[in-house]
Amino acid sequence: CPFDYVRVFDGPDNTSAVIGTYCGQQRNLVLYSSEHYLFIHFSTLQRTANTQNRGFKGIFEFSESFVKLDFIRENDGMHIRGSECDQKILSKKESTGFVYSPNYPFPYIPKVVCRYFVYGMQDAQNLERVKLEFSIFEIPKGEHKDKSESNCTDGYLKVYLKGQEVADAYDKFDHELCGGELPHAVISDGPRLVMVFSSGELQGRGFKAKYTFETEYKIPGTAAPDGTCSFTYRSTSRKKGEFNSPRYPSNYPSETNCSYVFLATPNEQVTIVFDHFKVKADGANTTGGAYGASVCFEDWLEMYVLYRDGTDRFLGRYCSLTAPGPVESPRGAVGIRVVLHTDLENVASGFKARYIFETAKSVFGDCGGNFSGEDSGIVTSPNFPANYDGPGKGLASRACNWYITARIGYKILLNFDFFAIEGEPASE
Ligand SMILES: [Ca+2]
Repeated sequence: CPFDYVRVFDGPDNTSAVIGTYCGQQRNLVLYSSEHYLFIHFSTLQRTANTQNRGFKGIFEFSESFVKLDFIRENDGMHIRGSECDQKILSKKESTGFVYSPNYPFPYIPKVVCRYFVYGMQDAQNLERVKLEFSIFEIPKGEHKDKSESNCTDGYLKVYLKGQEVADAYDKFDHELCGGELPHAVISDGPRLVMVFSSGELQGRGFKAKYTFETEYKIPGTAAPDGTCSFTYRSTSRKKGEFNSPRYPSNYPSETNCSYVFLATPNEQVTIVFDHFKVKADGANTTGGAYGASVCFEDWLEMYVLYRDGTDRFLGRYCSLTAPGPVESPRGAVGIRVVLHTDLENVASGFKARYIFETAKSVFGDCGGNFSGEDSGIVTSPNFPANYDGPGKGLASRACNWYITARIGYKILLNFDFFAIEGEPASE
């Protein structure tokens, strides 16, 4: 307000907290005091031009029937100053608490509308969603003029799973709740959940619900129930799919450890193929390829083979732009574990990868062979000297294993006199 304004204070004088400063045109401006004072200040400047502004007219009402604010518990919510009973709840990082209907634990009073703005964290390091679980719910339905039992004809609780900005329409709710049955838990689609409670004409016991701010990883797969970044992929539920670093294609957060466990059924193997890989490693020497624990000590990705007896075998550590090649779990293994570790600072877009469960190949893979006891031999890629071809249609990869065994006391010299296969160690 650069010129004239009305400023309303939530207390006895102009040292009290400000509800708002108003100028221009206002429609339906309704304000409530938090306690038994309100101070209104009107300020006007010397006119510089002829204007048609006519001032204002406000009607005040003293009442003790307005909603008492003690249903907004101090540890959970914050009353939005100037509103009758709206509250804002901001995450304190994975925090939880309760929301209540007005006048709880007593029945709510008629003709009251209260809003709840429940906001999770959203910044470079944190992204949250809101889970809401009801433990008490009773909002009586009104008389039904027709047989449509689904509509709430009197009081209701509307839930907006994508939040509700001021300009948005309040008629686009995701759930409209009423009646005496406990509603299912709801989870926000993004960091903001908004509720509007309208009491209607009838009284009811109201509701009590627990809210939980949960970290949103944006990773497909079966999440661990404890909310950590742990995801499981079982062949029995899906034969193939995708997985990624947290929030991909956005940067992953710092100080995060994620694990991805792929479990095949007996006689199956799992193949992991990376389609994008960018894991921050400023200290890594990328000219020779960035893998190994001595090179990747900032952010890194590790892979392990898992065996049925609970043991595992380390496959490698990768960082920078050096993606692991396609990895197949060997015969006898139960699956693969992928681990992502990020340190305190510096982030990147991370990775995006695919997993495929298939019937296990023979020990030789799709090709390959066994050599033992001979003085020398030749190993070539399929079709050599012509180009090798890719995996068959619908298959994740093509693999060849050669087992070379020398007589006891001998060693083996392997001399590649021609070598040209796709992929540079240090390129994307
Ligand atoms: Ca880092």
